[in-house]
Amino acid sequence: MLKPRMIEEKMLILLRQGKISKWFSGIGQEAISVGVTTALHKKEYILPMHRNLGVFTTREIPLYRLFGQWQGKASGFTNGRDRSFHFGTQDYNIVGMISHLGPQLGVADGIALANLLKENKMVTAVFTGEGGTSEGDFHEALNVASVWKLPVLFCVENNGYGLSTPTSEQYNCEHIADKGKGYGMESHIIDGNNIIEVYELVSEIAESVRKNPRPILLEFKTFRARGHEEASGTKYMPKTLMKEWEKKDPVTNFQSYLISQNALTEEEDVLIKEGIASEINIDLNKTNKEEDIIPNLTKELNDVYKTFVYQEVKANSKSKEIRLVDAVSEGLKQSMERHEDLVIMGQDIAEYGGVFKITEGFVEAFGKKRVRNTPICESAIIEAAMGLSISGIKSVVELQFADFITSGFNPVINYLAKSHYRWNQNADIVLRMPCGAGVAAGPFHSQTNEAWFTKTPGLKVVYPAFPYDAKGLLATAINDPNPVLFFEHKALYRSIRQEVPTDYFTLPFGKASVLKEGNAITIISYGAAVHWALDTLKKNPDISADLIDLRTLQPLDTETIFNSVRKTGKAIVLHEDSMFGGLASDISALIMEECFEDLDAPVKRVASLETPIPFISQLEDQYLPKNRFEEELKKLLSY
Ligand SMILES: Cc1ncc(C[n+]2csc(CCOP(=O)(O)OP(=O)(O)O)c2C)c(N)n1
Ligand SMILES: [Mg+2]
Repeated sequence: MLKPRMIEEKMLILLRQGKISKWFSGIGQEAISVGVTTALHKKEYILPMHRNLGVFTTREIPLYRLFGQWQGKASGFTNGRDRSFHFGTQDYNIVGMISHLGPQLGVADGIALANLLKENKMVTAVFTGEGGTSEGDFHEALNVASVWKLPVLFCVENNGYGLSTPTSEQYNCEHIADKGKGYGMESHIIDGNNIIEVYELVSEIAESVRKNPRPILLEFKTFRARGHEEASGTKYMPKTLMKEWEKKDPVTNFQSYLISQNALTEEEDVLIKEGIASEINIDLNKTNKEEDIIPNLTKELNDVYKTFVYQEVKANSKSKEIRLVDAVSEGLKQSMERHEDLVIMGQDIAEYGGVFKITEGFVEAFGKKRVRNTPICESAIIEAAMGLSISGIKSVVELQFADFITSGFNPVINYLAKSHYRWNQNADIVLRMPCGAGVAAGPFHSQTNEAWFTKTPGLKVVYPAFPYDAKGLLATAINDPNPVLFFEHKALYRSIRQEVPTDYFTLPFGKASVLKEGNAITIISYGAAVHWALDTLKKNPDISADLIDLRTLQPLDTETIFNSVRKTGKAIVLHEDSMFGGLASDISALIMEECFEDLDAPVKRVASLETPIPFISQLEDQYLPKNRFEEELKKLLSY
C-alpha cells in the first residue's frame, strides 16, 4: 500500500510540473486495490479503474513502464496512443479501462465465461466506482453474470463521490450491495479501508468462487481523499467529512497496527520507505531519459488492425442451390465445426434457432455452452465477446436486428474498434447484422446502418449480396482476428438463390466482384441495391455498364472501382442507406480525387431519402432509391 501511496505523492509533483497529463488519485483507497490483487492468483485477470494504481504495483509491473505510460513514452503500454490507466497488459493479466467506465464490467463477464468454458477454476475481479454502477452496463453485466453463473467478483469502490456527485444523488438505496438481491446474487459489504478485512474476505470469497463458480457483488466502503482529478479540487466536499475519513487512512492505520503488534519497527518502516523512494527515483530517471516517441505514419496505420494473413480454402466442386439465409447458416455451422471453441451468442438463438432460423439445430450439434441464448442486453454481450477474445476465444454475436446495435454501440465503437491500436489487444469478434428494408418493418427493423461503422477505424465491414459471397465471406470474417460487422440483408435472405459449394470455403476481404462488364458507365453498389441495379440492366439490355458489387466496405476495393471508372469515364453509386454521410459520398470523393481526368461527367449518388425509413410499403418504396435509379442512370449516360 505504501508503494502506490508514495508513487502518487511523486506524481502530484510531476503533474504540477506538467510532466503528466491527468491524475486520478487513489489515496485513501489503496487497501482495496492491493487487498483484492493480493487475494487473487497472478494468472487471474483483474480489470481495474482509474484509481487502482495498487493493482498495477501489486502485480509488480516495473515502475518505469508505468511512468512511461503516463508520460506517453515507448516503454509504456500504448505507444503514446492512450493516457493514464487506459491500457491492459496480457503479461500481467490486467485489462485496463476505457473512459466510459461501465464496459469493464461486461468484459469481465466474457473473461469469466472463458474461464468457465475452460473449467480452469479461475476467478476474475472487476472494479467500478459507485458512480459507474448507475450505468446500464452495470445492470447488464451483473444480470448476465448471474444468469450464466460466471465466476466474477464485482468490486464496487464506494468512495462517496462520482466527480462532484454525492451518493445521495447517485442511487436511492442504502447500500449498493443491496442490489445483489435483485440480481439473485450474493453480496457483501467490506470495510475498504481495512487491508486485513479486504484481504481475508476477498481471499475466502475468491476461493469459494473457484470451487463453486458464481458472481459476487462486493461493496467496499471507502472515501476519496482527494478531488476527482487533481485539477477539479475538493470544494464541494465537506471539510468535516474529509477530516473524519483522514482518521481511517488505510496506510497509516495499518502501519500503526503493525507497530502495535511488533510486526514492524520504526527502523524497518524507514528502510521500507527509503527502498520504495529509491526505486521510484531510479525508474523515474530512466523514464525521463527515455527518448520521446517519433511519429511513424506507417506504424500508426498498420497498428489499427491485427495482421491477418488470409488463408484461401478453395470451394469444392459439389454445389447446391440454396438461399442466402441457408448460406449464412451453413457458413456459420461449418465454422463452428472448424473452430472448436468458437462461441455464438444472441437473443433466442439456441433452441428457438434465432428469429431468422439461422441457428436452427445448432444446439443439438454444438451444445448450449457454445450456442448461448442471451438476455436482452446488447452492450454486455458485445463486451463479453471482448472478454472472450482477451481469453483467446473467438465469438460471433447475432444481433436480432441490425437496428439494435445502437444498444451496444459503445463497446463496438470504443472498445472493439480501438483496442488493438491502443494496447495491441485484438477483438476477435463477428457481429452478425440482419439489416435492410423491403419488408415493411418500419423505422426500427429496417435500417441499413453500415456507415456508422465504416466511419470508425478498427472495424471491418462486410455486406454480401449473394449466397456464395455470404458463405465464403462469413468464413473469412470468423477467421479474421479483427472485429467484423457482417451485414445480412433480410429481404435477400429468402429471395436470392444461388449454387453454392457444399463444403467450407473462404473468400478474401477487399475484393469486389464485377457482375457485368461494359464500357459506357460504372455502377458501384452493394447489398440489396446490387439486385436493383441488376434488374435495371436486365430491363435495359442496351446499356453497357460495369456493375461492381463491393462485397466488403472496409476494406474497400478502390482498385477495381478506379480501373473501371478510368475505362468508362462515368460512375454512379447506388445504395440503400440514406444519402448524406453514406458510403456513396466517400466513394464519389475518392473517384474525384483519383480519376478526375478520366471523368466525362460528375459522379452521381443515388440513395434513400433523408428521412427515417417508414413502415407502409408505398412510403418505403418512395424512400428507397430503387425506383429512382433507372432515371438517374439514363440521365448520367446522356450527360
Ligand atoms: C460514460 C461516461 N460518463 C461520464 C464520464 C465522466 N466521468 C469520469 S469518472 C466520473 C466519475 C466516476 O465516479 P465513480 O464511478 O464513483 O468512480 P470514482 O471516480 O469515484 O472512483 C465521471 C462522471 C465518463 N468517463 N464516462
Ligand atoms: Mg465514486
